[in-house]
Amino acid sequence: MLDTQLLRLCLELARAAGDHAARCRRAGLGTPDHKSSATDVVTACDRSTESLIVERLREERPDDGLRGEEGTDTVGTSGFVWHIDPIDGTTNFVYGNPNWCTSIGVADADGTVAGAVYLPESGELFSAARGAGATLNGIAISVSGATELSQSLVGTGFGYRAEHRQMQSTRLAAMITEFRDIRRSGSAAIDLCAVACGRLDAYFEDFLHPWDIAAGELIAREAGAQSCNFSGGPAHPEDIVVASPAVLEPLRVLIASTVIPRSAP
Ligand code: LIP
Repeated sequence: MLDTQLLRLCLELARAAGDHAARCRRAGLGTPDHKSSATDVVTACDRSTESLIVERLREERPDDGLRGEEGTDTVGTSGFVWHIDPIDGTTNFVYGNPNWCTSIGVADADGTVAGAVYLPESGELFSAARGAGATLNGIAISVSGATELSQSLVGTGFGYRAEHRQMQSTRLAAMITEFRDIRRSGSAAIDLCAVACGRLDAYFEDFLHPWDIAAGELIAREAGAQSCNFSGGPAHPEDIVVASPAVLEPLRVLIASTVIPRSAP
């Protein structure tokens, strides 16, 4: 069955790439470069990890499309596209904080078919195939089942551009009394997997990219979460909300109704 083959490849590549990145860090980071802003860093480890994944995919799945955070953008002919985040949580990676992962998802026209998120520092490997449930190190996982937003632990994050961070922090300040507390891990993929296994009740963020969410959003949904965008349509990288079912709409309504003062860009 193709989905099983694709899941197996996601698992194998996520682990091999994550272990490569961990070795690369131990060998020394070198001097990070910057991308969209002075705080949006990229290291030689990010680039070599993406190259490892891309080389393997070009061997195993030569007709598939490839999109990676560090610049890979190959149009395929098979109808499948791989979304590759070699190191999600790059700032954590640079600082020696263990909250980073390799995230690999493969999608067809109907969305993500299979995905894997591997955290080398903890040895945790999250994965899912469409319609087949989600696992952590091979054991089935499920969302928390939270029913009250006011009692929910909510994950979120902030963009690299100052104008985005200003708006996101102003919005959060207006919301934060409406739920238990927030957590900011620094990795969207880790936050989505945290929802999948009940470490968070919900997660929302905007200004992401396909590679940040492709694997984690499938893993969360296969674990019983529901997802949407801030307007109630299908989740997408520009704005995503993922939560235990009873909490999703109350959180989405709160996000959508939080008016940002005109002073915020
Ligand atoms: C990160 C995202 C995270 C966001 C960070 C950063 P990166 O991706 O996964 O959710 O809040 O600002 O964008 O840059 O570490 O791959």
